[in-house]
Amino acid sequence: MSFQLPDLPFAKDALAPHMSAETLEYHHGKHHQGYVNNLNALIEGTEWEDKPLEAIILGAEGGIFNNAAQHYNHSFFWKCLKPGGGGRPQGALLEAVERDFGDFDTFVELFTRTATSQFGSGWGWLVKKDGRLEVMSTGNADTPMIRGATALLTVDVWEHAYYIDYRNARPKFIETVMQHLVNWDFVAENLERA
Ligand code: MN3
Repeated sequence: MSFQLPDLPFAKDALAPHMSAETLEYHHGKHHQGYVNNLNALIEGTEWEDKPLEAIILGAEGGIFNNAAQHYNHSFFWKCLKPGGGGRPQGALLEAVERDFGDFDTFVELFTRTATSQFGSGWGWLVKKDGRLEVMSTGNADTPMIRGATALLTVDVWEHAYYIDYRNARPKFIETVMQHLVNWDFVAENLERA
């Protein structure tokens, strides 16, 4: 069994102007596809060949871990986005954010600051850990699963995620995702299951 690149859950031009079709052509079609291809090549003939993705992430190291975690992180990231998204969640998710961060704007400010200040390549996350919501960032392919946390929302802050549309303006990219693209319904489903 080999891993496959998942289709985007929206048309390639559906997130413009906030995330262009050109960005998605490269980010999904080249970068994510590259992680899938590398992973399949690296696990062939090894103990990981027929293992589920999460087992590989939790057990493997080096290039196999990096490509497996990047495949997982990107597959999760696409589901965190939708045309006409962003703004404020409602219901149990909003209540949990207010309980653990004080209010929604404080959460957005903390999330943006944390993801912006991740040094080099990585990811910004909203997670649930030990019964509470937390904001964290991870470097390179690192992912909350290996820290005992359940991912609820992520934003990719590798340069390849924003350089075509935003050049070096990482904070503007993150702010735009929060204002216009976050699929809060997906985040709420993740919280229900967490
Ligand atoms: Mn990426």
